[in-house]
Amino acid sequence: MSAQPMRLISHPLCPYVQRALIVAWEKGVDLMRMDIDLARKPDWFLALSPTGKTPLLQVGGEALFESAAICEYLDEIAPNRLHPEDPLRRARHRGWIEFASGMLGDIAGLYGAPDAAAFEAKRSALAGRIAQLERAVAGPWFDGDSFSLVDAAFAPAFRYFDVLDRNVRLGLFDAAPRVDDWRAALAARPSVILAVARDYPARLETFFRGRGSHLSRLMARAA
Ligand SMILES: N[C@@H](CCC(=O)N[C@@H](CS)C(=O)NCC(=O)O)C(=O)O
Repeated sequence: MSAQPMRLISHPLCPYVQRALIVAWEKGVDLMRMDIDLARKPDWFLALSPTGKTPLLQVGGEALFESAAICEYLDEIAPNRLHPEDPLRRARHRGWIEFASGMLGDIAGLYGAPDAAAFEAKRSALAGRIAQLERAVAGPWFDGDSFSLVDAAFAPAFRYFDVLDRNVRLGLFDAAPRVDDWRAALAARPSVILAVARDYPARLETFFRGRGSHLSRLMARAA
């Protein structure tokens, strides 16, 4: 395990930060967490990060960026690997982690959609992704009995739907019972629960309401 103190530069709502926190918890790796305001990025952060995005992991004098790279690093420095040993399976997992990032992009497109047509286009894109996942997931975790980096990558994406479901009827999991079971298992996993603060659902809801988007208007109407 790394003897170097590590600091994760974070944002309370960032799903990519959650991935790193889930992996750190699963691996028993200690991280100091520091939240920053992404609307007013500190100069020291911009000087360290080539992309200006969270998460950023400071390890000694090094600053690691991109959640996939950070998660693999955290996985490699402590025993009980979450990534498969077999290169073919590992490559397959990397592909699905990228797919999870695409899903996060579609979720951002959904909550930011300016009108009903754009909202429906993103809803439909997400339904397509979930149909693909329904064919791929083994259960209880993505690839069977072992929790992997793929699970850590999807858990923050599924968490959005817990808040969305309370406000709008999307019906995204109606035809995907295996994904729905996987999503429920992830939501009950301690590392996933602990990756956000207790006020996360309320903060996310406030964020959705303040977007000035189609979703914000749907939520205002439902209130
Ligand atoms: N590909 C990156 C995405 C990270 C990302 O988009 N982070 C968002 C917050 S969740 C961010 O920092 N946004 C600020 C910006 O783009 O200026 C990763 O996997 O780490």
